[in-house]
Amino acid sequence: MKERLEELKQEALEKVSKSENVQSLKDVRVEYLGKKGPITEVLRGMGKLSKEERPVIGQLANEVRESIAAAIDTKQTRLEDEELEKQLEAESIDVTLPGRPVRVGGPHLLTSIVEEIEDLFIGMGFEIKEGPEVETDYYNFEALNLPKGHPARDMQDSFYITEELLLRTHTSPVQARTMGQKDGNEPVKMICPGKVYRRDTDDATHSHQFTQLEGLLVDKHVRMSDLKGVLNAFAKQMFGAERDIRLRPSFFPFTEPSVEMDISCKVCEGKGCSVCKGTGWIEILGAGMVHPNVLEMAGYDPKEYSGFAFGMGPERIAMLKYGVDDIRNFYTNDIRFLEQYHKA
Ligand code: 2U9
Repeated sequence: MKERLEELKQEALEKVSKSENVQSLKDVRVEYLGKKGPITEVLRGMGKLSKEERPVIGQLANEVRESIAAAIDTKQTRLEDEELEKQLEAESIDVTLPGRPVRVGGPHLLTSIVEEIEDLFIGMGFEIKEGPEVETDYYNFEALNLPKGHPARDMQDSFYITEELLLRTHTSPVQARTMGQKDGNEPVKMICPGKVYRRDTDDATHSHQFTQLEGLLVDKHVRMSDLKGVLNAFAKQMFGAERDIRLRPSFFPFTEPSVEMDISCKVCEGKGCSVCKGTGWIEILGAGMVHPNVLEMAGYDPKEYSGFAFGMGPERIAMLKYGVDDIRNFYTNDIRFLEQYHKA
């Protein structure tokens, strides 16, 4: 029995030293130290031994078991360390190597322009409102003093879903909806940015879908000078304190009186150049005092309440500010165009 145990020990230690991976070590452990293993076998045979022999064999059997187990543990640790080393080596990155360029995107030029304008008006106490792009004929036209069949509707032809539903042609319906929610006795001070649609042939300055940002202020005793003050503050913050503004008479069905606001041309300092077509002035937006019909339809008494409104096209402002010569660049998603305006 003693020889057998010695023999088993050598055999097992041999196999341990030959094991090249953790799995085969496990197999050796099971084979020699397992319940069905030869050492267990020997121990089961203890019964046949003399009572002198039993403690000797018993102790030897335990020594053999422990030395095999110890050899397996040591080898396993070494194999696992080697495994880890190999893995670390394989995964080691040469930190001196240049990293893979991570393409950092940025806001679309239109988004940054709209956010810039929003921040200016938030600074003047206006709140931002948004509304549905699929609008009703009532809110897109009638509530804005454009009754059914009114010729001015042709200037704003759109895409109709039904007789009564269309893709909005301006963001003004959002102002009309907001006023309507105030049951005629609360002030309104809001701007509304968003996508609008016109049945237009796309060219360098027209697109069937474009952006608008309109504003509205309704309260008691609102005068034209309040409008001029707000527009002047906007222009100077957006285009530079040295810019002048001028208001020219104009016409919109939903404002009376109506004006266009120009800023002095930056390129020629107002002397006249190709950018301002020799006028020295650049048209930026339209505005006016809210038409009494519009106030009335929204539930306000025009004798008690008055208001002003304005509307601009952020694409136009971006084209002026960044010298973009074709409005379609904003929609054709050419990364070479867009990434020029990623604020680093
Ligand atoms: C209500 C009352 C009045 C909004 C206004 C303009 C003038 C204007 C143009 C800007 C660029 C259209 O896209 S554009 O060509 N808009 O000039 N918009 S006043 O007037 C309103 C709006 C809502 C209830």
